[in-house]
Amino acid sequence: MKVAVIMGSTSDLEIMSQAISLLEEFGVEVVKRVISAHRTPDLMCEFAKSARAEGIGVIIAGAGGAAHVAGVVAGMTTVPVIGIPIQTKALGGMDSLLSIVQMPPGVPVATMAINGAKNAALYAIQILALSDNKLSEKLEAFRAEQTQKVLDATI
Ligand code: RP5
Repeated sequence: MKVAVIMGSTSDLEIMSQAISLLEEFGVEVVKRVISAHRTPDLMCEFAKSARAEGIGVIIAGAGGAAHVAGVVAGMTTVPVIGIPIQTKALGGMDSLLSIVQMPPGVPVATMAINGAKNAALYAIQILALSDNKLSEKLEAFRAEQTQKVLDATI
């Protein structure tokens, strides 16, 4: 299964590329798109409605400010959506976080931390790994390596 990484603007790419890189390191096929809830609403609908048929297993959606793309996409598909609030200059990303996190009951978005692109990728991988043993093994190795780095740390 593929993971889609969508973002409201190319200005989000610096953060969103962290998710793309990590997914690709795990060998996950990534569909990358710039899709804005406000500037390209028709494209957003088309993408969301065709996601499952396109073989997309998880959608990671990042946006800043009035960050509506994750929630609106989640309303048009049952593919799990992970939202990444992108840090903003004016309000530090609190605007993005609050735009994504308070979804109405019935339409969930798994909201990550502000700029939490790496955890979004790992969460998507964990979802796919439920039905993919090779991916599950890679995750175990990733966690073991991470643990070892902490144990080996000297200060
Ligand atoms: C949002 O507005 C985007 O997700 C971006 O974070 C923010 C600013 O967009 P640009 O003006 O840089 O295109 O839609």
